[in-house]
Amino acid sequence: VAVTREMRAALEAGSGLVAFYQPKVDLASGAVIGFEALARWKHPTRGLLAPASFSTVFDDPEIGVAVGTALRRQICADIVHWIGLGLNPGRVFINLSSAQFAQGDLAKSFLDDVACSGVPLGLIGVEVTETVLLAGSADRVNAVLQTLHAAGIRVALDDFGTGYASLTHLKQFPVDEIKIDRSFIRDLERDANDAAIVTAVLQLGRSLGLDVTAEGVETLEQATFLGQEGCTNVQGYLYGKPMAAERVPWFLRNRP
Ligand code: G
Ligand code: G
Ligand code: MN
Ligand code: NA
Repeated sequence: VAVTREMRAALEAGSGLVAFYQPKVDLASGAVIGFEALARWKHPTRGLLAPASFSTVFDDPEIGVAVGTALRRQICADIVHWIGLGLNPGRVFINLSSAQFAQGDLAKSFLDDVACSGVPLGLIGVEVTETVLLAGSADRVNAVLQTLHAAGIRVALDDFGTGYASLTHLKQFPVDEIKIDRSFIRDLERDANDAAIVTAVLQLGRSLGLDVTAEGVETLEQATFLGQEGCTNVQGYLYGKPMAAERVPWFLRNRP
């Protein structure tokens, strides 16, 4: 409750909430293929906060939508800035919350904001977790995702494998990409079950024609295993931690 009140004040002041960007990389070449936008709160007294300490605001029925909108507009402005510098950030993925699906017309406001910013739709993606898919009415969630997908925005299913109905969701919703949850990557070198699961998800992706991104890649050994199993897209501290928008141009200029 205190977090909500503080965040509302920060939103009204137009201060505090920022997007950080974590690179997604092509495993073979090391080229940047895009970024995931991750919220941070520049708190006046507590410093830079990660979502662990404020993530309740994303799903808050009163301010969740406003938080999502403020972040989305800022992300679009950041992309416009990078394009203006002659840089290509690849596709930037924005996380969506259940509050955003529950209220108003998310597809319309999302597409209006992107159009207004001038960012090409081909540079935008959305990430949804299974929790978000399960929170709202499936028809409503599906309608929003179909509209975004049809407009050229790619849809990634986040934290894949940790939910209750991963496979059903691939059938039910217009998913373009799955992200293998970090919990399966972490012990890849030691845990034969994790290795088998990762191999199976990569195979599933190939069979269904879906891109697969491995999340939370931290070691060369993990990257080597993933490469051998045919994984092309990777994200994790080995390639880059989430960075401030101001850092992204430097990062793009100093990568293959
Ligand atoms: O950045 P970090 O790894 O601490 O993020 C933790 C969690 O917070 C992740 O699961 C991420 O999906 C979620 N998260 C980060 N930014 C946003 C955002 O802008 N909107 C929503 N809904 N979730 C976010
Ligand atoms: O659930 P989602 O994938 O959106 O969450 C991304 C979260 O994972 C962010 O909080 C980000 O900071 C964190 N993260 C990204 N890469 C790594 C990594 O290689 N190792 C660890 N421990 N966390 C990571
Ligand atoms: Mn995510
Ligand atoms: Na994830």
